[in-house]
Amino acid sequence: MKRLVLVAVALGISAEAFATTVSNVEGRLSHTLDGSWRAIIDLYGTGYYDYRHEPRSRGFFMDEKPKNESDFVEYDFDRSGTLNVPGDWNSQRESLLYYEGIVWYRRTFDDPRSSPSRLFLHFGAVNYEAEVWLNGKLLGTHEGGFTPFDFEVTGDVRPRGNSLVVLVDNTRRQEAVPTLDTDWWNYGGITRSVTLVEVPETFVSDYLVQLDKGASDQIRGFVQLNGPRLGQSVVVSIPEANIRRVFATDKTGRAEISFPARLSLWSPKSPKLYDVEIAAETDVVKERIGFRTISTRGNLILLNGRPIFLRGISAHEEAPFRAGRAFSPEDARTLLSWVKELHGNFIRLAHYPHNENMTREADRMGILVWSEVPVYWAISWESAKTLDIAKQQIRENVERDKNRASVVVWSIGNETPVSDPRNRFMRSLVASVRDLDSTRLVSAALERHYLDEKTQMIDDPLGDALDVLGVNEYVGWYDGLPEKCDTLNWKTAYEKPHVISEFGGDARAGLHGGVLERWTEEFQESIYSHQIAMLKRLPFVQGMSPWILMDFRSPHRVLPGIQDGWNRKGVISDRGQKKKAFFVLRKFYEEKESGETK
Ligand code: GCB
Repeated sequence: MKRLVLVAVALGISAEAFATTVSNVEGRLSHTLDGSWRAIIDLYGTGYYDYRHEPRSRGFFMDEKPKNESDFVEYDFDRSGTLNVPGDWNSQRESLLYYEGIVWYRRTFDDPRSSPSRLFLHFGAVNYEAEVWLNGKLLGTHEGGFTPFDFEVTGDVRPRGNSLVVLVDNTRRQEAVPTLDTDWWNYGGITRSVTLVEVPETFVSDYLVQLDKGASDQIRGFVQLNGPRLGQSVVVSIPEANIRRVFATDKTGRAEISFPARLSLWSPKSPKLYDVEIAAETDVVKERIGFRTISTRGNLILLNGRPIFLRGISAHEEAPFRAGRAFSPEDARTLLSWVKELHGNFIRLAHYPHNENMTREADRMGILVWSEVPVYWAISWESAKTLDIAKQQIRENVERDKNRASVVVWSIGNETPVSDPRNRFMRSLVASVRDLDSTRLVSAALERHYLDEKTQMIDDPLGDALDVLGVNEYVGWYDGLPEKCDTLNWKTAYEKPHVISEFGGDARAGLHGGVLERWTEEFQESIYSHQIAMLKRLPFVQGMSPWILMDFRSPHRVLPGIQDGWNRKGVISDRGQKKKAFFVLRKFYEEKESGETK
């Protein structure tokens, strides 16, 4: 941010952080900018700073060419290498595997519009910080590696030969979210799709069409217009349910909507989606949306008013069958099909918002989603800037996925150590997320501690602000051997549903041995057997998402021959091999599922 502000001041531009203006990009006329981009790797920030470390007024963002044979221009995008978008840079070139820092991306494009519509440049995500320049003009900046943002470029695009330059910086910083230390790879780059989105002059910029809190037959939401004609009549229709309702937007372009609706409710067993249409006088947008309620009673989780056990698993956004960040609909389908194969109905998307294909596909396939922000481990609890960026990521995540029936839990963080500053910070996040969405459950993955040798206690003070308590525990792996589970007692201070958000252990796929031989499939299998037997005894446990669906890259995991830079706690390897624990978990979930249908 400091970098941007310096240059912005030098150029006389005011810098601002943006979230998206156009929601539901999938439902819009759009033009992809995905593909091969030119890229300059800039370890020392040469494209930005001069030799006194002052910002240059004519940095690489100008995308210049020498004007004559004597002219001095010391870079050339056209003769630089390429990187694919979407995609992390680490998995595209061996020399970039460990790279953290600045990469300049450039692509050229022609104005795709055939009519005089407004045009927005939309990024699915850039990790971690992006500064975006169009034809030498700074459009703006975005911080946070896993949420979307856009810029209006209506007046900035030339008919031909536009130069779009994106500075991507994934330098880890203590005050950022996530902070310096994570147990996952800091994949850098333009990791999700880039699109040019066309909309009319006054358009439906956002809407919420979901069931009201606690009501299974009443829709409540809003429609928001953007543009010069803000006062319009807007028709919200769900043709299959014979619903057609007219609302008037106020002078800010907003209409609160509310109407009764008899709908077939969405559930994992029946993931019913309806065509929903929002038609203003100047714009129409459509989307397939599901409707369900989610609530708690005592220690139960209720989906559409009925108790449900969350048969889940955690997952990173790691691509199946190829190392790197997952981004495509195919990646999402592969990962979620494995959840189905486990007889699961739930996925914990750890530890940050995953790409939108995951939640859209989960809607279609009928998989409940726990969606998280990367407030992870040792965050700077006393920094106002850190709190702001955490809240921004929550806002962008909720804004993106608020119409997804699959998303039932907003998680505000993982394994954050109890202290007064942390409690204040986390409570402030709970308040923010509830302000944005009063209908979904709020949770966090918490830690527990020992009261005595045989008794685990769950009493994190944050628990009183949450609807569901996520509990991470590694009995049998970091904490004793698997059979320790058999005699352990559990206590909780909360009469609320608990989800065991993590348990597990590493196993190298194909490595076999005795049940007490660490790193073997048998050891991992034994953890799963003992854990499941233990968790079955605990009435407050209403779901679980063991750690983890698939092996994932992590700089923490250095054991040669076993880990080689990968956290091996997957029940499936990075190559798609199912380990023995997969089948133990599948058997348990199959039993649970058949118990449910009886
Ligand atoms: C945890 C963290 C997770 C790690 C995991 C592990 O408690 O929440 O991010 O990857 O343990 O493998 O140790």
